[in-house]
Amino acid sequence: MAPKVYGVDLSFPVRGVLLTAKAIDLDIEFVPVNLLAGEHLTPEFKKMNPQHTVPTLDDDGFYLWDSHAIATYLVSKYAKNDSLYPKDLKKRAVVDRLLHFDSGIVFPRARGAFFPILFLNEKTIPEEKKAAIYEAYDFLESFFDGNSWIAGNELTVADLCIIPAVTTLGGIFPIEKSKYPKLLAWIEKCKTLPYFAECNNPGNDGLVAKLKELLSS
Ligand SMILES: N[C@@H](CCC(=O)N[C@@H](CS)C(=O)NCC(=O)O)C(=O)O
Repeated sequence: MAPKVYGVDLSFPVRGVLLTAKAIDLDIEFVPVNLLAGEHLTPEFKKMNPQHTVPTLDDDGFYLWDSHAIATYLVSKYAKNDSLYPKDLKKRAVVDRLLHFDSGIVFPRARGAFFPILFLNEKTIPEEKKAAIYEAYDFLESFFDGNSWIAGNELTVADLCIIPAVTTLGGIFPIEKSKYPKLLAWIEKCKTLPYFAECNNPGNDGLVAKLKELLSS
C-alpha cells in the first residue's frame, strides 16, 4: 500500500515532502486536508497526529508528522541510495543542521509573517518581522561557500525541505540579486529539478497570490 501523505500544497512543509517523494520516485497517496474547514481538527485526524499539523504521514499504520522527520524517514526507508540523506556522519550532521535551521528559523519566521495576514485579518507585516526574514536570507546566503546545493555539492533533503518556504517568502519579500546572488543561484538550480514545478508551483503560486491579495485589500 502506498504511503499516504495528508496535507495541502499551500503549506510549504507539505511541499517539501512532495518534493522528497518525487526525488526518490516513491508513489504516495496524497490526501487533501482542508485546514480552513478544520479537517485537521477532527478526532480522526488528531488520533493520527495530536499536534494536528500537515504534513502527516500514514505508512501502513505508522503515523509520523513534521515534514523533516517524514522526509528523512521516507529517504531512509524507500530511497535506492543514501545521497539525499547521507549515512556519512559529518555529511548527515550538516543536513540535520539545515533541517533544524528550517524548523527553527525559516518556518517560524515565515509563519510569523504570514499567519496574521491569512487568519487574523491583519493588513501589513511589521518591520521587525520583515527584518527577521531578511536576516534568514542573510544566513542562507552565507551557507553557500563553494557548494552549489545547500548542504554540499549533492542534492539532499535539506534543499527539498527549505526551498518551498524560500520561494514563497521570495514572492512577498524580494530577494535582490545584488545582495543574495548565491541564494538566487540556488533557487534557480532547484527550479531545474524535473519534478520541482509540479510539486512546488501550484501551492506556492496560490499562497503568494492569496497573500498579495490580502496585503493589498
Ligand atoms: N514543523 C512542522 C510544521 C507543520 C505546520 O505547522 N503546518 C501547518 C501548515 S503550514 C499546520 O498544519 N497548521 C495547522 C495547525 O497547526 O493546526 C513541519 O515541518 O511539518
